This record gives sequence, C-alpha cells and structure tokens, in this order.
Amino acid sequence: MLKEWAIAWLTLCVGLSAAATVQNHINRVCSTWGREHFKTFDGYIYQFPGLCEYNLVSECHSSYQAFSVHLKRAMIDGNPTISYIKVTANDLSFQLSRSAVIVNEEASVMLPYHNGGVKVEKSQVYTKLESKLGFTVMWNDEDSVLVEIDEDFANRTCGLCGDFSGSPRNNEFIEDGREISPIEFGNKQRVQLPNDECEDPHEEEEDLLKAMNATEACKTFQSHCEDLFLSDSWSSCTEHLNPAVFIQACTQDMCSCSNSSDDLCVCSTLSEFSRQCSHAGGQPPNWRSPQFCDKQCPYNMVFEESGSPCMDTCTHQKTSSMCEEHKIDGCYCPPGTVFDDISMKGCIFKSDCQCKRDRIYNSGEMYKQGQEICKCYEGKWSCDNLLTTAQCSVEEGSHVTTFDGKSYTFHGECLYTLVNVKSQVGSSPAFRILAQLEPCTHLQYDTCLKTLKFLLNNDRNNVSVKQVLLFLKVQGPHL
Ligand SMILES: [Ca+2]
Repeated sequence: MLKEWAIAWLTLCVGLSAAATVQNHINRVCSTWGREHFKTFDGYIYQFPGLCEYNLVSECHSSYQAFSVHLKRAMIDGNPTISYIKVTANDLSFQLSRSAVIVNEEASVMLPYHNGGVKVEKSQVYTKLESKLGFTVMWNDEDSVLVEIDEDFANRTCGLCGDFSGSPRNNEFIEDGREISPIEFGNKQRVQLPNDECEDPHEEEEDLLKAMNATEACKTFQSHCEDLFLSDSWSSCTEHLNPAVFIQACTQDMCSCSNSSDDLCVCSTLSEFSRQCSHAGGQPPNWRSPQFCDKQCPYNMVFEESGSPCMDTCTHQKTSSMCEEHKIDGCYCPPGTVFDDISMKGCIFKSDCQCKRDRIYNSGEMYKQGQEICKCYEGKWSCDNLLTTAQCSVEEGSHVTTFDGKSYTFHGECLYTLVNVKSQVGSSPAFRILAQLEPCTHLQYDTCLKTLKFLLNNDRNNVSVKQVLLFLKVQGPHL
C-alpha cells in the first residue's frame, strides 16, 4: 500500500515537473527585438524608435525601488543596435555590454559571477542575469532582450514593459480615456542622464511609418510575412500567440530595411515569434536552414529553437533531467551526446567521457592510491577497496575457526600462536597474538582461554593483554 502510494506521489511530482517546463508564462515575459519592437508583460506589441536610455522595467509603486532594468540602443551602420543594458538590484549595479559585464561602475568581472543574490552567466547564445528578487534578464548579445518577472510584481512595475496589470492597453496606451501613442509612451520612460544630448523621437515619425506601411511595396512584404508565419509548421505557436501582430512587425521590418536580405530585417521577428512561442508553451519548429536565418554554434553543437538550457556534461550527466528552467533557443549537444567539460572537445558520447584526478584519464584507465583502486568509466570513477576482512576465532577455549573458515576442536595446555602478522612497509607493523589455553577450573575435561597476549613487533616485553577475548578480527590479505 505504502509502495503504491509512493509511486502515485512520484508520478504526480514527475508530472508536475514536466508540466512546469511547458507552462505558459508569456504574461510574465517582456521583450524587445529587431530595430524597435517591444512586447509588454500584458501582451501589447508596439514600436518605439528611441535611441536614448530608457527604463525597460522597474519596480515603482513602493517607496524603495528594489530593481530596475534600463536599455540603450544606438544607430550603428544604419541599424538601431543595443549598446548596453543597465540593471540595478538592491545596492548592486550591472552594466551588460557585448564586451564586458561591469559591476558597480568599477571593473569588468569574469563570468559566471555571483554576488548579493544575483547570478550573471553566459551561455553560447545568452548573457543571463538572474536575481533572487524575482526577475531574470536575458540578452542574446544581438537584438533581443527579454525580462521575465515573478507574478508578485503585478501592478507594481513601470517602464517600456508596462504596468503588468493584465490589461494590454490600460494604463500604458489609454490613460483616463485618452489614447497615448507608442512614441509618447516611450518618451515618458526616458532616463534623464547628466549631459545627455539624446533627442526624443517625434510623434510625427509614427505618421510617416503608417504612410510607409501603406505603400504597395510594403503590401508585397506583408504577403511574404503571412506566408512565413501562417505556415503549418508553426501551428503549435499560432495556437498560443496571435500571429497578426508579428506579421505586422515583420512587414514593417522589411519595409524599413535598406537591404531586405539582412538578417535583422527578415529573421528578427521570426526569431522572436519562436522565442515567445516557447514561453507560451508551444513548440516552435526548427525553421532555420543554412540559407535562411542560420545560427552558427561552436564545436559540433546544433542550434535548437526550444531546448533545455541545463546541458548534460561529462561531469554532470543528469543536469537536464533535474532542470527546472524553461526551454529556450540555444546551442545544444545532439541527442545521445553530452558536452565534454574535461577536454573541451564539444559534444561526445557518454562512453567517451574522460575523468580528471591528478591528470586526465581515458575511459577504462585505472588509478591506484593506497588500498583503493579506481577505474574511469564513462566519466565517473568506480572505486574498490583492496582490503577485505577475515575472521579467526577461538570459542570456549577449544573451538577454533581459521581465517579460511575451517573449524576444529583443540584441547591444549600451553601458549599458542593464534596469528603471526608480518609487517608491511608504510602500512602496518608486525605483531603476534598468543593464546594461553589451560584445563578449565570447573570443567574437568575441557580447556579454557586464560590469557591473550598481543606482541607488537614480536617484542615479548611490549604489550600483554590479560583478558579473555572470544573474537578477534584481523584485516587481510597480508597475513
Ligand atoms: Ca497594462
């Protein structure tokens, strides 16, 4: 009964843990991608072309601001490009840029970095900052930044990510009945910096954008974007996300690009659709190809749209089975392989994993220290102790059992050697154990063990134990 109950409980736990990885949490994710696209926590997608420093998200409905995430884009080669992300969490500040992570405006730090409940680490695709306050920032070092936040912050945030109220347009884009344009909303999130000469984008730019999107050329792009997003392969995603807003963003990207084959034009919104699909609980297809929005991975890793971020390695082979993190895009090892974190040779079969001790050992190689012998097997040490125990005994003064298990009866009247142990250099000294057998006082025809002597290094003056022992254990095999 207990066993059945335990199995039922285990099944429930496994079921819950599996469900956690696919749970729709898109309402806790805010993101920005491409040249100027934003999605608020509440699911509203808008465009804001500002190139100043903006508050992406901060806690702002309490007297003490626990955290903030600021973002700045700059125009590089005609494309708005993220230049840095500034994160504050309690008393710590972090500036993430492509080249470095700077803490408290001092020196750049090595990753992974842990301090004050904040962890900053870098995977093949993302720079990730996770705070115990309840938020995570992920940047792919290119156009995509994502902030995932705990539900506790509902109705307590502000910034370009919105108020996390659950209502897409209130009170970001409709305030007291008045409609607020994305540019007006965005400009309000600007962070005022000393000597900042940055110019706010004008609201007229929105009218220009609308006029451009209405041109015939843009309508052609629209049908191209529709073909991409409405293809059957994305059906798991269109069940969870409304593709219309992404088609609109895709069309706009292609219209505003000077070179429509540029990855930022064609691929950025499709990539974001894929990422959001994972967060919404869908399974995006592996839609990239060497000719279309290709992503390069180091070693022999492969790019997956939705994989477990906890990678199995030679030293930690069960990481992915215990992973509680959501699936995300990234470079992963092909199925059946693990990452070689010993010799850093990329993804290898588990059977080829090496082990590390004083040096690197191949699978099958042995290592011996003292009485322990260890064999490297698929990245793990399997050790045996060479020592075995054997027992010799004298019971009731006449019943003897040898180390090899042979029993016999012997009635003696003298001092007898029970065991003579030779010395082993560096391990144990020589010793002898003697037993004195005599006829028993009360039993005429029986013998009793009177004295037991322990002679260290065979020195008769060394030690003598005058007490009766019925059992003696000696370790072998050097007897
Ligand atoms: Ca809202």
